[in-house]
Amino acid sequence: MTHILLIADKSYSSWSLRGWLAFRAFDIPVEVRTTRMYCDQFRKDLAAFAPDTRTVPIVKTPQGGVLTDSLAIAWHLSGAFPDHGLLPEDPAARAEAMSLVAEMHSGLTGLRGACPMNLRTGWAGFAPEDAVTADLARLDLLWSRAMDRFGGPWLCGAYSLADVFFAPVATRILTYDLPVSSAALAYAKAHVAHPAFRQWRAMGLVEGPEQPFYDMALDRRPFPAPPPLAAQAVESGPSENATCPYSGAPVTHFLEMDGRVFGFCNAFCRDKTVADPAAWPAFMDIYQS
Ligand SMILES: N[C@@H](CCC(=O)N[C@@H](CS)C(=O)NCC(=O)O)C(=O)O
Repeated sequence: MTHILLIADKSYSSWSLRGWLAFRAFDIPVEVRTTRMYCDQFRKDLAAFAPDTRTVPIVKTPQGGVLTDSLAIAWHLSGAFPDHGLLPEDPAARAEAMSLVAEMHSGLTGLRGACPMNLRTGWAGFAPEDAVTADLARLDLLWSRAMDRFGGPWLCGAYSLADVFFAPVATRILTYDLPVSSAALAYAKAHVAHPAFRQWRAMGLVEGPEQPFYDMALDRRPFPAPPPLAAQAVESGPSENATCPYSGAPVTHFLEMDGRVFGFCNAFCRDKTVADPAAWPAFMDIYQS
């Protein structure tokens, strides 16, 4: 039996991102199910997954528990998987990480309210109001203090739950081109280069149409992530590989990269690879072989 995690739109659901990273960034096995926000199906999917739930993420534990909050998921996993590095071993760094997680979970509401997470686009000309500027100053303080104290490269040394909880806020700095210190900007850029985050964003980009709820009356600019390797979906093979790099099943869907054709077992496996080929080690192993 494994944990089962219900999440929503990967491009927009910041709490889902935290719940998912708490598993995937620490190599904890999980079965992931996905719903979509802002449609009737959302409530139905939640009710079918676990009665009387209202928000995502939700986790079902192998013991039959239901966790309906990202903070509970984080603390549960750090206790259930003590050898997976979710929290630092050093007591001082551990206490700091817990404090950072808690402050992120309950605070920074000015920034969160004004700048919803959006991993599909950047916005140009966003003018932060005072509450956003105050939260950015708080972020700069929290991040620089932690990294100075524990030496980086992440907030409390190695990547931990503290970084998981700040990942969505880090992306907002990039999406909205928010004014922060160079150290905070470097920390935000480190998040979008993190292997698990890259996979999350690649999957979100191909998960369906944009959610109009997140439109802003601003000009668009590209989301500021390093450009992916160029690849495109193609109608047919043959491909160099006979089985899908992810499932091992026979290939049915194809992409072309550098004049070479590779196959996958379904459209989603192909499309998430087209979105960011280098995010997927199992694909790159085939490509580089
Ligand atoms: N405190 C919750 C917040 C969860 C939350 O608000 N999730 C959003 C998606 S990011 C949601 O499910 N919204 C749907 C709704 O409120 O109807 C947590 O930390 O997990």
